[in-house]
Amino acid sequence: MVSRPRLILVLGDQLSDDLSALREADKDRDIVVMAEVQAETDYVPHHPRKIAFLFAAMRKHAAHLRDAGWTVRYTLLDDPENTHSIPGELLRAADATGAQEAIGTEPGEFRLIAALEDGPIPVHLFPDDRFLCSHAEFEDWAEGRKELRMEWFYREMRRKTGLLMADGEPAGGKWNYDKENRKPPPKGLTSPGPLRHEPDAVTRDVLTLVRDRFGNRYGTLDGFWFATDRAGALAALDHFIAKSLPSFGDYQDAMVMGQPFLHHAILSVYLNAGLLGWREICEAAEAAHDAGDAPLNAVEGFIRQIIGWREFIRGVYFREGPDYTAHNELGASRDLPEFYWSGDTDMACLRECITTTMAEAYAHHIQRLMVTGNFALLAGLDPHQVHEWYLVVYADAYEWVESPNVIGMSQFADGGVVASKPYVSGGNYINRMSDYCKSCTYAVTKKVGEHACPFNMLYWDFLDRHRDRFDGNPRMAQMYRTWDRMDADHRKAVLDGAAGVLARLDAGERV
Ligand code: FAD
Ligand code: DLZ
Ligand code: SF4
Repeated sequence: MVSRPRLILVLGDQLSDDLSALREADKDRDIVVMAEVQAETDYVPHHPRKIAFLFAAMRKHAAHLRDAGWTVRYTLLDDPENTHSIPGELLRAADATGAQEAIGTEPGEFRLIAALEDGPIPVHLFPDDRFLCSHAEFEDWAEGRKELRMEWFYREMRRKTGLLMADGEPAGGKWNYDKENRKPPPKGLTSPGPLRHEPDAVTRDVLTLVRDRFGNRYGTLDGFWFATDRAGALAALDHFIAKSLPSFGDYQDAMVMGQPFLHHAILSVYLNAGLLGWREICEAAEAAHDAGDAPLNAVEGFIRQIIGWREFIRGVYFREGPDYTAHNELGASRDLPEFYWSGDTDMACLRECITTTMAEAYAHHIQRLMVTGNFALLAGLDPHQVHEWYLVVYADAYEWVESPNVIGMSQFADGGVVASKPYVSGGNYINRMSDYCKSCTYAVTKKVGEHACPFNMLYWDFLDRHRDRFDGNPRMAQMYRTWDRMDADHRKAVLDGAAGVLARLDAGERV
């Protein structure tokens, strides 16, 4: 007797051959369910580039699974029967096939886990073991620690994987070469940039659909170049390793006008959707080092981002639980200024990062942290609105990775779970690490008065405003000493200047 089929749910960011739900399934009996649904396109108004990337990659992955012998039931967005939610599509598939149960791989957002748990047919979720560190392992590591710091976690992951290890010791004798990775951009710095892929017929169809349905949202589809299958993602990996990895470390924190990518990998979009895995990426980087093609500071720095930061961030999300995004340690409540959606500001750094984000659904780490994030924190923007902005605008954004980076690392709204002190700076840092200030209406060298850089005033205003919270933090003592040493009139002028900037923001005036 042939037993009933089960439904095997494969989500848009689960496009991996080695997926726990597929491993549990029976190819001859079970049915893979994939669906393009409005509940996922609309829970925040994602950048159209992200939707186009995911839909094209989902359609190609469905074809790939069919070629591999799976039966796949795929719902297109414009299918008139589409119920437009993942649980709804599982129910419709169950009605059509006689299936009574479904299995899946744990989604990366509590929102969707809850929707599946509360859905009309039972879904058994298996752990997402495409990550290096399981929830249980992270819990064991975190248990009993006064504070969680990425560096200690990272060393465990190095030992566990053996990456850049020799006889139990870190390659080169040090665990972390970050100090070598903060070089300002030399004049005329250019980079090869990411590998650009010409859209094929599947992608072109999706681009037409997405332009039609989501074209009026923040962000553009013009010049779409993301890879949308594993072969393309692997080619992008090879390209990065050969062309940009050698300089990744040196210019990791640099920012250059008109060059959003520099020597970054531009792989998170593929890695987070499952087209690439952490191990193959890290092994490719390590092999480049072994072959003498990339220096240790670059390779260690790169591997740390993936087995260190990425795994640590995910551990924090699942440990902290569904309420994490509601945290607001500093009580920040200002609305997100309109210019975050338009780039229409006189601040050249913000204008550049926001307009390239609109064009590419990408910005690199320092742009996210020290420009858009820094301004939001200094200006006291409501962290939940900031979190939603980041979830909307980046093609690699899923709550498991976006929210600890925003709520924790960038906005300090979790009270220090991710970061030991707030990542804030005045204009000096941006000026040192970029060429943005050269073309700005504001003067980065001016501390107060007309045309003074807003970051300069907001920085001290932030520290002053939150003195009670940060005064006792040894890592911030030097900043408070510097503030206290300033002349009282100057301090007043700084605070008045900051109040003026904030008043203009509140009035919706141009800043
Ligand atoms: P590279 O700079 O080349 O780094 C290599 C890889 O390391 C990345 O592909 C990524 O997988 C990993 N990585 C590096 N830093 C982090 C980090 N802090 N957390 C997790 N993974 C990391 N990353 C996302 O994947 N999705 C997000 O939604 C996201 N939101 C962010 C929001 C803020 C405010 C900040 C400060 C960082 C955010 N990051 C996010 C982390 C980081 O900025 C991106 O992973 C990185 O910019 C992706 O580009 P890349 O592939 O060129 O990375
Ligand atoms: C982000 C996204 C979008 C825009 N659309 C879909 C979709 O139509 N169908 C789908 O299965 N997944 C989509 N995704 C990815 C999911 O939102 C993602 O799986 C969850 O947020 C969990 O990480
Ligand atoms: Fe940004 Fe200030 Fe520099 Fe202008 S002067 S680009 S606002 S840091």
